[in-house]
Amino acid sequence: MDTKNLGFNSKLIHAGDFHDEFGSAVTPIYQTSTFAFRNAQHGADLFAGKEKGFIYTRIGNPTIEALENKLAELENGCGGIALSSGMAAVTTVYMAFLGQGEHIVCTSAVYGPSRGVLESHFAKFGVQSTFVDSSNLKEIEDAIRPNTKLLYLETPANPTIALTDIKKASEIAHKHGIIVVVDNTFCSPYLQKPLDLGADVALHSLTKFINGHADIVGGALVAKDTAIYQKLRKTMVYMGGNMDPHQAYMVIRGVKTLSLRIDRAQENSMKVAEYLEKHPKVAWVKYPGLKSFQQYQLAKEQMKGPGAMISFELKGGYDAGVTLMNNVHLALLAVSLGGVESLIQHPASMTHAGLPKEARLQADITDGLIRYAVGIENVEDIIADLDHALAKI
Ligand code: LCS
Repeated sequence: MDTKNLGFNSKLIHAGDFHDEFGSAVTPIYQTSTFAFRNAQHGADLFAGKEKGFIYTRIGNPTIEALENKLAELENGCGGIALSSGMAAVTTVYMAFLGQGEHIVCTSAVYGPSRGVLESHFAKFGVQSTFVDSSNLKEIEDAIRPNTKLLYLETPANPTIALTDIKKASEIAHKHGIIVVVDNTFCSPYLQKPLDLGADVALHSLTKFINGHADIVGGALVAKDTAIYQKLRKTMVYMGGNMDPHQAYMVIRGVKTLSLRIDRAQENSMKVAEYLEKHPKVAWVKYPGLKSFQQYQLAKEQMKGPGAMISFELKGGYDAGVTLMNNVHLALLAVSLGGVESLIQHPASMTHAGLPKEARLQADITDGLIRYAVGIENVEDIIADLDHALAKI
């Protein structure tokens, strides 16, 4: 069935799916590493690209391809690539578009390893990086050099929830012939479509909202045009960051309920954010759905909804954060996000505890900062859990 003209929810269910000769209702798992050729000519035609088919699972596989086609349609792109993790997607993009002596401009508050791998590994090969507050378009423009090849944005950023104007940032980059990549993990294509806004590549940690059940690690890239898609695909095949067929099956299963899950998590998030904003022990709350959110207008313009990630600051600082962690019972103390269960974490004592305090504060990771990934439980239970834990501070 041609799914191109279907609505988003219908695409979640049907796009990319295929049904085998038995009429299977869901895309089967082709758990095989390799595919036999019918004869020598068939093998030669597949290698020459004269016939469509499968050769070897790192290069392509029916289950993985079904997911890739679904994601490409959801992001309005020309081709999708599924990878073993979000970080495999990040490093594949860097590897595809950055060479020795070339330069990348990157949002400073990106997911830590997306920045770390540039500073530790790509720097070794002579790649130069500049990290900017991409919410401020002037900082992007000022950072561009003649050798800049890539603008890498994460919006909303992790964990500051700072937004970047994708449309305007892409216009600036394209004036200089720079490729724009947007990490769309926090929104998923249900809430934000970077390619429609002007970006060239949408990137995902599928581990989060798209799979949605905290049981798989995966990543994806969706390209706007064929030349970029082919470059990315070739890099993935060479670097070997491919997804596994079983992993692809799980993501296809998870993504079907994406909009239902996000609708509920978002509804819960709004109530949790409003509750926190009124709480006397909370200094401030960052959530794109709150009128007090600094970039409320931009959120309305480029996102279909405010998402399900909340950051808030406890007045009591570090100790208050630790007390909160030790007294929540419903929310799991865990990193990651975008699953059906609520997760809470305190960066200063957990994910960013290894950073010197000064570096932490420079990245806006304050002592009392809490990151809450809101799940789809009953919102009364989520609030009661927080209320109980906040009372212990
Ligand atoms: N991009 C974003 C925005 C992320 O939040 C993550 C992981 C990645 C990329 C990397 O994806 P992965 O390889 O883990 O699939 N974020 C995590 C987090 O906030 N806590 O634990 C992992």
